[in-house]
Amino acid sequence: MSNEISKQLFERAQQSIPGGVNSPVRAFKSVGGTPLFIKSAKGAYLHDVDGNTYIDYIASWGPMILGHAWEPVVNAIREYAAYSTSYGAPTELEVQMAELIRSMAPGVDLIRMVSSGTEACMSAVRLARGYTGRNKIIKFEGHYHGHADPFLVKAGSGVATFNIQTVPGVTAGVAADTLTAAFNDLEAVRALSVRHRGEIAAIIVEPVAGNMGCILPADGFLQGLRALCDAEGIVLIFDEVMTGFRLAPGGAQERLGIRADLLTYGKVIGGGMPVGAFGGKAEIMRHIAPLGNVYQAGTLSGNPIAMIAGYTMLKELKNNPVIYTQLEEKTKYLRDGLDAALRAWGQPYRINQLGSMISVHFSDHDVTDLATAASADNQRFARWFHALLKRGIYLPPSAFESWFLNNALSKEDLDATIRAAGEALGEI
Ligand code: KE4
Repeated sequence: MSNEISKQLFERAQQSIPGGVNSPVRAFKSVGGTPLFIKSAKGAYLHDVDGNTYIDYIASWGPMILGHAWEPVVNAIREYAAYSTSYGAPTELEVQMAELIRSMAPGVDLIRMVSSGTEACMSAVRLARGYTGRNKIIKFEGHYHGHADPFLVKAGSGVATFNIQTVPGVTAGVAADTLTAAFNDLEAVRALSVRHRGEIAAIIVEPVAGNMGCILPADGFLQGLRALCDAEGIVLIFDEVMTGFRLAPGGAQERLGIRADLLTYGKVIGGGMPVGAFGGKAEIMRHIAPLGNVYQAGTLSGNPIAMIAGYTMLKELKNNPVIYTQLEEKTKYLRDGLDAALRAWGQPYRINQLGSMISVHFSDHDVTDLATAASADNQRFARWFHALLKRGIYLPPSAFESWFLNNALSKEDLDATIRAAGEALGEI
């Protein structure tokens, strides 16, 4: 497989764009080599500028749950672009989008659209602080809530991938208000809540973590957070940017049977267009301007093209919940195939999976938090990544990311992936 044109484009891109990419995780920095420059994609397949085709397990980091260039979304964008691409004024599209999300996501009385998951999470935290009058938040090591300053403390995704301990530009003052604990360590959270009683506005958590690989909540952990928040008047924020509308129509709240006070969304709700959202209990959301004084705004929030794209995709997911069963069956089939290949290979490994989120860790112990994810043999993952890439399988270029399945994947694609994975193990 030649990647000559990608190499040339990467050289050229670095003359104008920091690191040649508009988001660090795309740079292949932790796995090495040249990032693929993509020309087009359809269904489960990506086509790069050198004419190579790959089975895609990134799905644009989540949004492409139905596969790339899903006709109804493409057609909706084509139709609505002709009516203008932005007005900066309210539209019926935003109303129907908010109503659709509220009909799918439990406990969302009011919801505000924004343009990214970062915006959704930073707005939710500001709202929790404005609502409670408290300053501090608790987040979990290895969880990633976007690149807003309060979240870049022991964060996951690219921050963990590049092992950035403290992010320059995040002031000591901001970092002092972000308390951290290991995921799944309820006692650590309880201790923080005692030491900072009356100071903690919110606990923000990825209910199923996807930014240090896929890591499930321990039994009782989320229930413990819920009880603690109720007892201490702390706002519980579920960051469902990844899990929302992916694990179930009602996201992790539905899948895990736990209710948060505020929810953040992104990725799938935009159908590939830039969309985020935050919502939840009316009692809290009513503090958001123009109802209340917690200011939050956005020129392109509720953009009509993004709304019709997201609405078209969510409608399909709501009307055909069998999609979730299909996605889970495909993911379990892949998991079982990888498990057999890895067992035959004979070296230590773990596979974490829930719904259509999955990750493989070269580790001889369970991967349950950032420390155990970081202590896996992630250099071996980098070698496996490239051995798979040259066999036409495109995984997230980091051991600190969940894989995302799309429903366009066929059994043949999964079998090809399992076969390639087994062959690739022989090279690492
Ligand atoms: P965005 O601002 O990138 O739309 O969303 C931030 C975000 C918030 N919360 C969770 C749970 C997330 O996973 C994300 C973004 N996820 C990463 C992938 N791990 C986006 C990929 C990238 O940074 O390019």
